[in-house]
Amino acid sequence: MPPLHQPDGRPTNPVIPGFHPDPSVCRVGDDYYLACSSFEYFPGVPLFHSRDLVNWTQIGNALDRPSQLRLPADMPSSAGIYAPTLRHHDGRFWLIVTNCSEGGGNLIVTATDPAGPWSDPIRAPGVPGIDPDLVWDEDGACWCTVAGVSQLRIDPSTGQTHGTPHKLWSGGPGAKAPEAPHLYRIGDYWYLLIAEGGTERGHGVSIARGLSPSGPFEPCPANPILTHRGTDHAVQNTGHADLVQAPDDSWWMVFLGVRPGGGTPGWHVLGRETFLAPVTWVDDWPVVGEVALDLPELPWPLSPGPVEERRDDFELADLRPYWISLRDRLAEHCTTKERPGWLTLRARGGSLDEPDVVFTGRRQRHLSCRARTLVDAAEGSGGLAVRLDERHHYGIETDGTQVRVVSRIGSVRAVVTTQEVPAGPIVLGVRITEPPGPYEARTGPDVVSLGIELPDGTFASLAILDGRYLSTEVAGGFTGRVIGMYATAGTVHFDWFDYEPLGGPQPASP
Ligand code: 6LW
Repeated sequence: MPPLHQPDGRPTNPVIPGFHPDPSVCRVGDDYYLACSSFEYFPGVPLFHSRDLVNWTQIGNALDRPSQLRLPADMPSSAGIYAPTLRHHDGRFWLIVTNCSEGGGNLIVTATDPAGPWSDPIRAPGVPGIDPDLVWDEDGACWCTVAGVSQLRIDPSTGQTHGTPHKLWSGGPGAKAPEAPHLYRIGDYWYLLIAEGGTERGHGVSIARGLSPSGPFEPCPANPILTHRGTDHAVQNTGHADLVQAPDDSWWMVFLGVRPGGGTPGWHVLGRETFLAPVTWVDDWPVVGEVALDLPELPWPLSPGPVEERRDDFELADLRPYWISLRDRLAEHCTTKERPGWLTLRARGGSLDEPDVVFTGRRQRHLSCRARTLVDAAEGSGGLAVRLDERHHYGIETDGTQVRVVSRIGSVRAVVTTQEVPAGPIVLGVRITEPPGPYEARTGPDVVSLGIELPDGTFASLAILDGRYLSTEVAGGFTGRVIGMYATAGTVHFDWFDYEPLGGPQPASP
């Protein structure tokens, strides 16, 4: 789906809206590729392609087979797949990423076509932490740098590491969480880019340079080179960046940021999204330009951009790459092959409160939007949910005779309302909009309305719930909202699912 647009059609930041954190980017010729984290969802590591850094199309997921990724059923949300680095070297794409779950660790996959197939994982047990980066020096030696920030040599084709980790830099004095390192050879220097301050409001990006990939490194006097801490910028938590050079030699930075909405302290509900900013060089240091919601004029024409896929009729044998399922996607629980033109979900017991409920959804990408699905629950029960994690979600579900709205906020579970419905398939819907009424300091970021579609096509809301409880500031963690279909008992069939933004442009809330 394309980025957000102004009324005149110009695209805006974020360039990849919705829960797409920890972007890592590389360019091959005129083509850019970008990878993000995916945590508890399968397939893992979404991969995007662009020709202009602004319009990105998802072309696949690097970890899309059980032989590459098995997430434990009882794994909590926000564990799983963290912070990849994507690079192109010697005719191949290399992706190194951490699986922060039991039996996980650091792994490397390679591909000649980033749309896949990607190799089975090469395990790198000697890599001592998260946020691994790979870079090759002039002699062909490969260096792996991790959060902390430390480094060792690695053979990326076997995962074998050499020596002991060597501490490189820990960022500015007093700053917490030096992480997300990326190392580049640019001109005469090696540059070490890191995030620091933590992934919350204090987040920032700093850089140091040296004459060898393993230092010593001299910090940039202007550090942090990017941070929005303490500002009233609509985009907050900016950090975890990667640099890329365009074919015209201009430089750009991709990084994560959030769009908090509502009153104080501000709640962000879409997770950490991918943003773009221009970079110039002064005295051999990078200077990050303004993080414009209305993107800066690019030095090259925009590509037409991807066609927005708003509706899925489940007519393909495989699900499109933007669909993500909780923990795994085994054919016995999630398939389009059982009833052609329908998505069939078969429950493995439990409710939305279970970490491995059968759930397949797509990221909420717009601050205001609606989603609908036609459900046949004659053989089970299930529905449509807005999910942040197993302890924070709203759902509307049916067993074929009744519809009920369920809510889970922390330890509190509730059936909000129940209504009898005529037998037969039914359209369930959610509408996410700005809060009604005057703005106050305590106003939440949005409201989530859950309901059914009547035979005349109108939406009958059964409950309107405060969106703040499905925000990262309430729930914690690293993900964002995912809107999707789920099964809690038996077998449930979904004929179609549609998702569309509501309203005109989607500026960040005040
Ligand atoms: C990631 C770290 C971070 O490993 O959050 O914002 C962690 N940065 O670099 C999970 O996304």
